[in-house]
Amino acid sequence: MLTLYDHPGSTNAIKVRVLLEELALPCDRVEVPLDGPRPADYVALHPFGLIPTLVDGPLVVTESNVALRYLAEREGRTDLRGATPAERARIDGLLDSLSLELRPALWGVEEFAVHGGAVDDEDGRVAALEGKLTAYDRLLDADGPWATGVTFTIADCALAGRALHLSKLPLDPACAPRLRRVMAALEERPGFRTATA
Ligand SMILES: N[C@@H](CCC(=O)N[C@@H](CS)C(=O)NCC(=O)O)C(=O)O
Repeated sequence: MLTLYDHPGSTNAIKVRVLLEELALPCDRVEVPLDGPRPADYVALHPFGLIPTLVDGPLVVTESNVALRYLAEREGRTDLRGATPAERARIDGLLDSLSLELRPALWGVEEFAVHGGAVDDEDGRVAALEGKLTAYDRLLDADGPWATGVTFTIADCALAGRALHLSKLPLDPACAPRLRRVMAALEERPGFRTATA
């Protein structure tokens, strides 16, 4: 049996919950407080104390993108994971750029707009985010509807969590049209609706 240590508001946990719904996999959920300090028994499981953690028997997965790859491979879902080295490289590139390039810029704005009131843009963080979003958008398929084209993949699961708050951010509405298209397609997806309910 799988266990996901998560929190309803954790965007990294949402990524994994969307995939669990897509795979229709039963999974126990244990809620971890989003505000610290994290309980000692949780830090014993996840050395950084971050959310989520996926446990599958003796396996403890402490990175959400690894959980996405693991679950898709565990279930033999080459459609979700990519069937060839080239397809997997494309998907992994979208996952890595999302976490490494986009997430810090997103958080800089979400911190105010989603979690703390009005955005303070004196230091240009909205403009910086728009720049990152414009660059990331170029990585997405031009026609869609999904991140890599006609097939729904774990890259879309990752976007489901990471870009969940996009529409709440004070951005130029013309910014990142491909990403907005993926998010609109996700809104129609039952697994996304359940995972974010
Ligand atoms: N690289 C980790 C990041 C996990 C992460 O930052 N989780 C957030 C919740 S969405 C968290 O625990 N934030 C609180 C903290 O950093 O203490 C992953 O993708 O799983």
